[in-house]
Amino acid sequence: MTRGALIAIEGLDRTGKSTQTEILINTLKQQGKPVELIKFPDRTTQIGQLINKYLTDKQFQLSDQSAHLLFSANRWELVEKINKLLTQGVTVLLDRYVYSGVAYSAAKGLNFQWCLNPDLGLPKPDVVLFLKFKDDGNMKRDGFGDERYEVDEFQKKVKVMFERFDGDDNWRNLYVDGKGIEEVEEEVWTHVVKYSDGLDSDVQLFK
Ligand code: NYM
Ligand code: MG
Repeated sequence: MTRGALIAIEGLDRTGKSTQTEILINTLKQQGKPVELIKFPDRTTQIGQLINKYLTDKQFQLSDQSAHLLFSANRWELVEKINKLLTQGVTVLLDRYVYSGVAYSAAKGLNFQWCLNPDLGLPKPDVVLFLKFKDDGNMKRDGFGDERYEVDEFQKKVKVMFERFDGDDNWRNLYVDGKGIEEVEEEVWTHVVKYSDGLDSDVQLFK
């Protein structure tokens, strides 16, 4: 039975993830392929509302560990939905996922493996597109700095943590420096096209 592909788009803040996921969704839809977008954090659930408060209200304090576990819990809230869609043959596009979870928390000094532990058992993406600036271009984009974590020094640390996943066989670096939306879009497609009709293999899990 062919299942849908699980595709994650990752990157620092203001690297174009949401723009690219939206374009990709439309491309797949135009080809008549069933696809669903899931954005993490999903700020609409009860846990998601708490996360939203944490991100937007700098007075709202949580310990780093508690915040981390909330982000992970937010993924576990959606896991049944994700698995069901994949089984139905729907491609699931994730705008941020486990990698953001680990990278942002480990950048605060939490142990990398400790950060990954609560996510073990979640479905592992078939492919991860990491939208990447060689320099700090994302920090110069409009809108940067609005939320918690959107601080230059911190973003540099997050980048280093993201790069620890580089080398995983599902990881694809996609450099966005100096490129227009369409150019990035074309590159995204070259990485995704082979998954666009689904897969016959089982979904892998984080382990
Ligand atoms: N973030 C996102 C985390 O710290 N941990 C997570 O598990 C996830 C999914 O939330 N700065 C952070 C990264 C972002 C922030 O995401 C909100 P977005 O995509 O900027 O709305
Ligand atoms: Mg952001």
